[in-house]
Amino acid sequence: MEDEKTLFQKICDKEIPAEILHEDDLCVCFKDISPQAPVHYLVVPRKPIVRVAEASPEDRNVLGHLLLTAAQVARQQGFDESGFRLVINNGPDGGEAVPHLHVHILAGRPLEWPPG
Ligand code: IU
Repeated sequence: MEDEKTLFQKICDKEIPAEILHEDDLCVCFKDISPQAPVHYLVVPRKPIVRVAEASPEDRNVLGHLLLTAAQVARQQGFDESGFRLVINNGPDGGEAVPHLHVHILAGRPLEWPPG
């Protein structure tokens, strides 16, 4: 039986609508459906890596690409200088709800530290 696509694969493949800010052959960046800050985007690899702890050495390029894409989107959207935060939740205690690796981009207000 063919494996079911993840929710984020369906967004990447435009089977589920999302407000897409950037896409290329390796990843898609779209607005989070439940924003936790004035700016809240997700950068998602097209490859359905479950979480960063399950990435393998062959994923080195895509992992680097996610961070470079986040920085590129921040520049394009004009919040690179005011600042932003990148978050990767990993596993249950890390708060990972969707089992497809994603980098949160949060910006648009001063963000508290430490996070809850
Ligand atoms: P987490 O790191 O797995 O907790 O983050 C999952 C994010 O995916 C969370 O911020 C959700 O609001 C977001 N999300 C989404 O953007 N679109 C969806 O259809 C669903 C979740 I379900």
